Amino acid sequence: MLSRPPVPSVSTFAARPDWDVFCRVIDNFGDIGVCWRLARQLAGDFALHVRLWVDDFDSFRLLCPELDPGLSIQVLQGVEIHCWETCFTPVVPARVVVEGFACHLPETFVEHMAHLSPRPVWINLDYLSAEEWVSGCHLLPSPHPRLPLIKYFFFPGFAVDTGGLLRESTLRARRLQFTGSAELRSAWWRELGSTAPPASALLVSVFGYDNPALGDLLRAWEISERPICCLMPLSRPLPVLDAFAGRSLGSGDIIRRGSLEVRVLPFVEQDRYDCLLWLCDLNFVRGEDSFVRAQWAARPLVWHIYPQQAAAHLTKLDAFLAIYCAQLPQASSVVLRDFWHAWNAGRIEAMAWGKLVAALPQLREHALRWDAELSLQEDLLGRLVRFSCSRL
Ligand code: TRH
Repeated sequence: MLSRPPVPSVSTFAARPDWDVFCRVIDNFGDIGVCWRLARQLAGDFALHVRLWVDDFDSFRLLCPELDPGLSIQVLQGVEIHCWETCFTPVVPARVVVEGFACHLPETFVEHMAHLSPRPVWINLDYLSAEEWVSGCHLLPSPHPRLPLIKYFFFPGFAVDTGGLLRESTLRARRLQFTGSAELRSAWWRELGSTAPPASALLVSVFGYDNPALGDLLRAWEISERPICCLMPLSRPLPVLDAFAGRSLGSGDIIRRGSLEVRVLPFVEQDRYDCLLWLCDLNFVRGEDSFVRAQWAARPLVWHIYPQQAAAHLTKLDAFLAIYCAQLPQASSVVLRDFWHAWNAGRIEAMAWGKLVAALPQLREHALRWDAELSLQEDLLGRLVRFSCSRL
């Protein structure tokens, strides 16, 4: 692994930080996953003093085990982390303020922003979508109804006229170093308390929402011609998996049935999750952040999109498939689309798995090309820092 930059302690920092990032954990891990990644990159790639406000340390600690829940202020990986208490203690706002996913900043903090000169740049970091409207809404200003403040809507996306995707500068080098080093790979397995499966096995990672289609898949894998090793990091029990195993499973458990071996893993630290994606032949991912990281892994992926009311998520799913499959040969494109739709609909036919496996070599090539082309674009923080500087 490339070494991390030296970590400053709380006292090293000047009183007023460069950036404030606010994160409220609504559910799951996407909100904190994105905000933690963004804060780390601001500190690591841009050498900025970042203050990260998080309201739920229990969720945060799962992807950052070094977090001490007993400390309301601590510095980790160069980021000054604050517990966002219900009763907010007033502080001088930073020069740039990021509101993660419209998480609603404390009123006193917003009032304080309005009284500063120059006033901080206020950004609402929104959710990722491949839909066309994103280009039109990216960077739209929204004046505060009462105060002399403007909030800008920053939309991540896949097109050059959107906010782009989070991608730290060392990501590709770290991936190549890891995938090219047998020593690093075996250390990764060892630290998990596991060993690499035989090279003949297809290595698959699964991170998704509760989904009856997982049962279909596990049954198809059981009778697969090729051995399948499935890695499943869990933050909470998964009923479908428990039903398949006939008992309740926890981290460290292994199920072996026919050609299938399922290894239940602990929820791993965020950088280690990247390694898992880099190792696998196929990654099932979900939400937003793991979905993006699976694309940077340059491996075939299956996306379980976060379900929304009135099936709004399906439009989002199709918008992504349209751009992702544009350069993919027709036959593989049909297989991939059908499989993603079936996975999101909660039902996988046995035939569908066979077709996906047959398409894997082509999907692998495509994933490499997709990663290479998308990496040519400026990453999200490059765009965000540039925009903020233009407004300061
Ligand atoms: O957890 P998610 O489903 O998160 C979200 C939230 O539900 C959010 O409210 C919703 O709007 C959004 O999806 C679309 O999936 P996501 O985004 O992939 O976040 C998971 C994070 O957890 C990501 O940063 C990767 C990290 N992770 C680990 O650090 N270790 C692990 O073992 C695993 C499986 C994931």
